[in-house]
Amino acid sequence: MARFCVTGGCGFIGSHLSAALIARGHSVRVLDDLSTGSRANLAPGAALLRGDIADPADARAAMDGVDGCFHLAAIASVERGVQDWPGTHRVNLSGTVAILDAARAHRVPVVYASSAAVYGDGPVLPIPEDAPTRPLSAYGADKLGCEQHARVAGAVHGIPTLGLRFFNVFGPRQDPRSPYSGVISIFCDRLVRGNAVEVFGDGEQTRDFVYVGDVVAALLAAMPAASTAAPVLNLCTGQPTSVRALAATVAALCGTPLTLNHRPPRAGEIRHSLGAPDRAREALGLATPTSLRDGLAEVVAWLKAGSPGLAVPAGEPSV
Ligand code: NAD
Ligand code: UD2
Repeated sequence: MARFCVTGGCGFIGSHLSAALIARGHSVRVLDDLSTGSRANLAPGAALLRGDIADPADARAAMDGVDGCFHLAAIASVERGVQDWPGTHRVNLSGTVAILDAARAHRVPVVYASSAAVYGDGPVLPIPEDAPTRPLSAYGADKLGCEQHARVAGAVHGIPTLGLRFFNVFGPRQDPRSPYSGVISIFCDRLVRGNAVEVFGDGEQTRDFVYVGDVVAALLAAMPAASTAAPVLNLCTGQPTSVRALAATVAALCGTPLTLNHRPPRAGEIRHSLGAPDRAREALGLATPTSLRDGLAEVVAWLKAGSPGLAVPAGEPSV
C-alpha cells in the first residue's frame, strides 16, 4: 500500500482517480480548495485537506510523507483564462511550481495533467507529441509552462514526472451546468430531459473524446513511468467524432427525438482536434479505449440516477 496526494481530488477526474486508488488499497490525501470541485465528490476513505495549491505551505502539507502525487488541480477552463489572466496563471502555473517545489525534498514523483490546448490549431492530424506547440490561450500556455517546469524539476532537482496531455475527457460527475461545461455533459443533460441542444457552427467540427475511466487507467500506469526525463504523452483515442454525430448518438441512447438549434460558431474555435494515441498506449501499456457509446451510456445512467456527487443535481437551476 502506498500513500498518494491527489490535487483536485474533489473535481471530475480527480474524484474518479481517488476512488480507484482507494479501491487498490492505497491511502489518499486530497488537496482541493473546492472552487469548482465538491465535497460530495470526495472518495469515501480519502482525507481532504482544504487548501490552495499555489500556497507553498498548503502544498507542503499535502505532500508531506506521500509516495507520489497526482497533480490535477487547475482552473480547467479556457474562457476563465481569458477573463482572469493573472488569476488563472497563479493557479495553473505557479500552483504547479509550488507542487513541484514541495516534491523536492524527497523527490516525490509527480504525474500531472497537461492538455491538448498546448498544441493550438495542430497543423497535422492526428497530432503526435512532437508536433509544434503553439497554444492559443492562457490556459494552454500555462499547461505548456507546467511541462517546461517539469523538465526543470527533473534536470535540476531530480524529481521524476510524467505529463499527460488530455484531449476532451468525459464521463459521470462532469458538471453540465457551468457555461464552461464539456459538450457531452451538456448534450446528455439536455437530451435525458427531452430538450433541444445547441450546436455552435455547422456541427461538423470534430473532437477526440476520451472516457474518464481510461484517463484513470492511464494516470495509474503513469506513476511508475514517471522519470527525470519528464516524458509527456497524449491521452486520446485517435477517433474523431463530429458534434452533429455526437448529438445523434446521445439522442438515440436517450430515446429522445433530436432537435438541433444552430448558433454562430464560437470565436477562436479549433475546427478539428484529434490526437495520436500510439506512444501512450505503448509506453503505459494501455488497453483499447472505451467506445464512445459505452462511455455515453455511463453518463446517461448517472444523470438518470440523479447525478450523485454533484453539489446540486444536474437539471436543477444553478445558483
Ligand atoms: P475540475 O474543475 O472538475 O477539477 C479541478 C479541481 O481542482 C476542482 O476540484 C477544484 O476545486 C480544484 N482546484 C482548482 N483550483 C485549485 C487551487 N488553487 N487549489 C486547490 N484546488 C484547486 O476539472 P477536471 O476536468 O477534473 O480537470 C482535471 C485536470 O485535467 C485539470 O488540470 C485540467 O486542466 C485537466 N484537463 C481536463 C480536461 C477535460 O476535458 N476535463 C482536458 C484537458 C485537461
Ligand atoms: C476543450 C476543453 C478546454 C480546452 C480546449 C483546448 C473541455 C470541456 N474543454 O474545449 O478546456 O482544453 O479543449 O482546445 O474539454 N459545442 C456545441 N454545443 C454546446 C457545447 C459545445 O456545439 O452546447 C461544441 C463546441 O463549439 C466545440 C465542441 O462542441 O466545437 C466541443 O466543445 P467543448 O466545450 O466540450 O470543448 P472544446 O474542445 O471547445
